[in-house]
Amino acid sequence: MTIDYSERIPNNVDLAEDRRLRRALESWQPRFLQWWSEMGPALPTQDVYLRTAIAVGREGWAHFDHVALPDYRWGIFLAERDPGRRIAFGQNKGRPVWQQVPGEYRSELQRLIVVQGDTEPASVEQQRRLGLTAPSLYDLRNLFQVNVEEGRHLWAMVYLLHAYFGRAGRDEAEALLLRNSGSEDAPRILGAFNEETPDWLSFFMFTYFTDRDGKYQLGTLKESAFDPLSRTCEFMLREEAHHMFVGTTGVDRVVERTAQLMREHDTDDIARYGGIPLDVVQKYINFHYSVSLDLFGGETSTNVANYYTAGLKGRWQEERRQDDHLLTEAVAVVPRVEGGRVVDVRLPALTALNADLRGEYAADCATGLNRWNRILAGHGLDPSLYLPHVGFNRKVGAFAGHHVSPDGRVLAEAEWAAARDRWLPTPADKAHVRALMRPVHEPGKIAAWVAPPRNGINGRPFDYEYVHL
Ligand code: BYC
Repeated sequence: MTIDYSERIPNNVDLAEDRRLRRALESWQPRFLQWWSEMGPALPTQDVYLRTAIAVGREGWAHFDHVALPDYRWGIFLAERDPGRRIAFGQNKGRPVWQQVPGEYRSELQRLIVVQGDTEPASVEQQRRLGLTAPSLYDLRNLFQVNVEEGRHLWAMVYLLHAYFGRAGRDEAEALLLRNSGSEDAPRILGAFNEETPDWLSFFMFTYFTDRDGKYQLGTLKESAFDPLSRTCEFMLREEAHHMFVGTTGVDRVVERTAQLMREHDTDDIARYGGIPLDVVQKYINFHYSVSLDLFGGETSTNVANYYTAGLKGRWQEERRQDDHLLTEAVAVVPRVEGGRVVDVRLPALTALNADLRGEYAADCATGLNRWNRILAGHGLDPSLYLPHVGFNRKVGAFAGHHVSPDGRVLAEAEWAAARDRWLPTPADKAHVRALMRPVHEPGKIAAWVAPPRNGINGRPFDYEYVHL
């Protein structure tokens, strides 16, 4: 199914056939472009070597070329429809999937789509100033690729709101451009999307940990009985993979450079040699992982039980699970704090689905830690990086209001206050990282705190002119 690029809004949903919808989206488009010019990348550029979706099939879906950022063709791309698709879980299991929104699930579906849609422009806002301090043109290009695709993911959700939710949907689409990351009056909906992304270590951590939450949440919405949502998320997941690649290899390259400097100078204290000390890397991991865990909601949630039973939001890889896909009898084990300790409690699996998804996510996150420790070991250093306990630094769910150490001990307030600076980035750590952030905008050159990538983009060399300033 190819994409029609002759239209003002590129799409593969036959927008030309639906004049009302097309007009509604065409009137939202200039507001999106206005938002992009005000809240999108702050660094002016001539053009950027970007990939643009040209088809939604598995093979060869992307085209690479230099594009002026405001001319990027944001559009509406849904994965191919499977005419025989049936609902895989919940009380409607086995029935054909829905092509329209059932009245009884309208508000829940709208809410899920709005929450998802809200995160996409939020991340562009958070990353807005990073171009000014990019460590290389290669990294600058990756930042902008992530940004334009998050912008496209906003389009994906706005299309659903406009096409299926009438006036209320159009109002919500409007509001997605009015809330802003970190705003006092109208903040973004979820906590992590109001945090700053002030430096490139934060950006790599964000694309590793927070974009990975995106992968898992989109994975559950891909299971949805509402077929247009499922197909939208399926294609978004394909774009999302690059964002996590940016995070994984970005942290790889920081750890690599840190290890080189530790070896070269035979010390952990590499700040004075222009590197990011390993303990600071660990603190950033602790922060970004814990903030991202909050994005899964509470361990016990009636919202998620209702979503599942109704067929709105499934589990990660629902169809590969070997159970009844109803979960009315099933039990799950979930951690919580009791009597000053973290204990496991048995709960109905249905209300514990946020914890189930979080478990899948945590196991995936651990693969990065293995990679980074292998890099350290390759330099003859202790493989000492770790993921903190799920209870560490949490603001949402069973651990909110408790202080839990990275190794899972419940601490008194004073113990936490005394140790906190060893576990989370301090103002001094952040100031050091920020001081290293000086732009390197010459082809083939790179900042001294990060190693160059192994490969360029789309077979191009590292010294390719990925961005024309
Ligand atoms: N911050 O029943 P509970 C991505 C609220 S990232 C603020 O435990 P539920 C991306 C909650 O709304 C993926 N509020 O939660 C990544 C509820 O409010 P009400 C984004 C929070 O509903 C990088 C109350 O607390 N997609 O795509 O089971 C770059 C009780 O909560 C938070 C989605 O999240 C929080 N962290 O689950 C770009 C998917 N957590 O009902 C993009 C859609 C909870 O009392 N969203 N609350 O008013 C959902 O599936 C669910 O809404 C959540 C929460 C998983 C977020």
